[in-house]
Formats: sequence, C-alpha cells, structure tokens
Amino acid sequence: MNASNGLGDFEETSNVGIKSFFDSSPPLKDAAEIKKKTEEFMQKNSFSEKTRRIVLVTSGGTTVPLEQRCVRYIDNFSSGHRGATSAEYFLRAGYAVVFLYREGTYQPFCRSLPNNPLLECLEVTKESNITVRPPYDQTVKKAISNSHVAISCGTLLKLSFTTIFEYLQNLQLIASSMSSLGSRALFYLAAAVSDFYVPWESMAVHKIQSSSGPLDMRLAQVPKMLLVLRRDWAPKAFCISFKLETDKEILLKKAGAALEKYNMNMVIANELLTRKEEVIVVTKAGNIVVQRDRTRADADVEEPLINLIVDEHSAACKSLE
Ligand code: PAZ
Repeated sequence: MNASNGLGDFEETSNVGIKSFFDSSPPLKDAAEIKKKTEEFMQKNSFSEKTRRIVLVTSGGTTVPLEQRCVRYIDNFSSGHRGATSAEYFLRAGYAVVFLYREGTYQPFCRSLPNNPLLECLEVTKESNITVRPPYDQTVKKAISNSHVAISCGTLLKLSFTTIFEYLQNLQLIASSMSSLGSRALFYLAAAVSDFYVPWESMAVHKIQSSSGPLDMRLAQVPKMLLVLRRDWAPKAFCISFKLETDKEILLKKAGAALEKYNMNMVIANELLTRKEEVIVVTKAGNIVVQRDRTRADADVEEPLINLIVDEHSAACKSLE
C-alpha cells in the first residue's frame, strides 16, 4: 500500500474511472452543510477583500476501510504536521485557508501542545476551578487566541476526513467552489493519499472473519484526481502537489515526472526521514532546495517554503492579470 497525492505510476485516469469511483463511494455525510460552509467562506473572502487569495491545504493521511461496517483499515504514517504548520504560515501571509485534515492529526497553532492537552495542561484549583497549568499556560493562550482570531475573522475554515472516499469527495466539492477564484486559488496538497483501495461494492459488509483462513485481497487503483483537478475542477488555480519517497535516488525523478504528467506549478519533493529539515521544490524552471534555519531551534522548513510559494503565486497571478 503506497501513499501519494493520488498519483499512482501505472494507470491513466479516465473520466469513466473517476465517475465510477464517485458513483460507488458511500455518500459524504453532511455534504450539503460542507458545501454551504465552503461557499460562504469563498464568498466572504472573495468579495469582502478583493485581493485576498485562498489556499486549500490538505493534511494527514487517508484510511482505506476493509469492511463497510469498518473494524479494520489500512492507514499511513502522515501526522499532519506539514499541513498544520503550512496553514499557519499561509494565514500569516494573508491567505484565507481551507484546512482539509485527517481527523485526529495536527491542527494549526496547536503543534506545541502535548498530545493529551486536557489531562496534561489543565488542573483543578483549590476553588474547584479549572486552569491551565504552567508551563503550558502561555502556549495554550497563544494557541487559543491565534486559532480563534483566524476562525472568527473568517480566514480559516477547518473540514475533516478519515477515509479515501471522504477525502476525494471533499476535494472535489472544495475545488469546484474555488474554481470561480481563478488564479487567486492555490492548492497545496500535502495529504498522503492512498494509491489503492477496496471499492465499496466489493467490500465485505461485516467484520472479516479470521476463521476463514489467510486473507487474500485485491486492491483497486485510486483514480488520479490531480488530472481532473487541473483540467476540470479548477483549471486556472496554482497547483502544488507533494512527492514523498524513502529512496533519495528516485525522489527527484518521480517528482519531475509528476510535474509534467499532472501539469503542476510545483511539486514539493521530500524524504521521509528528513522531511522536517529540507524539501526540494521542483518547478519547470529548475529545482530549489529549501532548508529550515538550523540556527533557530524552533525554526520550521515551512517558513521559507511558504515565503517562496507566496512569491511564485503572486508572480503567477500578476502574469495573468
Ligand atoms: O504529515 P507529515 O508532516 O507527517 O508528513 C508530510 C508528508 C510527508 C505526508 C508530506 O510532506 C507529503 O509528502 N505528502 C504527500 C505524500 C505522498 O507522496 O503521498
């Protein structure tokens, strides 16, 4: 089971494959509500401030359920750190951010909190009040206020997914609402998306029984949505996909191939073990190595990365004006 932006290496995407993927997927829960929220968000950020750009940041990994009443699923390593960190820097750069994240993964402004904030950060005082205990008090205050400011100003919309079905349905829905933004729309697709899945109609309904012996399972290939994203859903948008490999030798080759094949503006290449230190931005004009500032312990590689992207996106918007 590999994970990627839905860019498998072997199978071309046909409209038929994509249509049948969506037709056979279980309906997205709350689709009408998500559509309404997304459209309101686009409206607010398009018309209240003419120059505001909007980015969709996808974050975390998709699951592949093995049973319809799901007990078991295939998952991948992605923690959502890249997406959450990037969303913060896009907000600082003045973008409105739709943050499409895997349930339970890192959230913008909460990266420095412990995994179990309630139990570790809070304490009951003598007067039976609940307070945030040091040393978390400052971090929690900052996290709450940054996050609330972004949400209450209407510049951060958070939407979640768990399965590959939910992720791709959300992506289609959000991309379609963003298409009216033209070149002001940016797609930053950092989620680790399953390449293979079990089609809903061929999936066991109930828990698979171990008494039936060893499990043989055939996984279908997930259709390559980047092609339709580019071609049909949001053709004028600035599109950035990610490529993760564990073998340095093939990383740049595969990132370059994705750039061409899916007509991306950029592909961000990263290696599993060094992904928080360094990424390589692959573009048609050449490759740029981006590293975090190692003189600062708390520096993120996303800081120079998002600066670079904002500059490139600005230049692309200007050239299309
Ligand atoms: O989520 P995370 O911070 O643990 O990891 C980020 C990442 C490696 C998933 C991301 O940078 C990435 O490369 N996403 C696409 C992965 C792929 O090729 O499927």
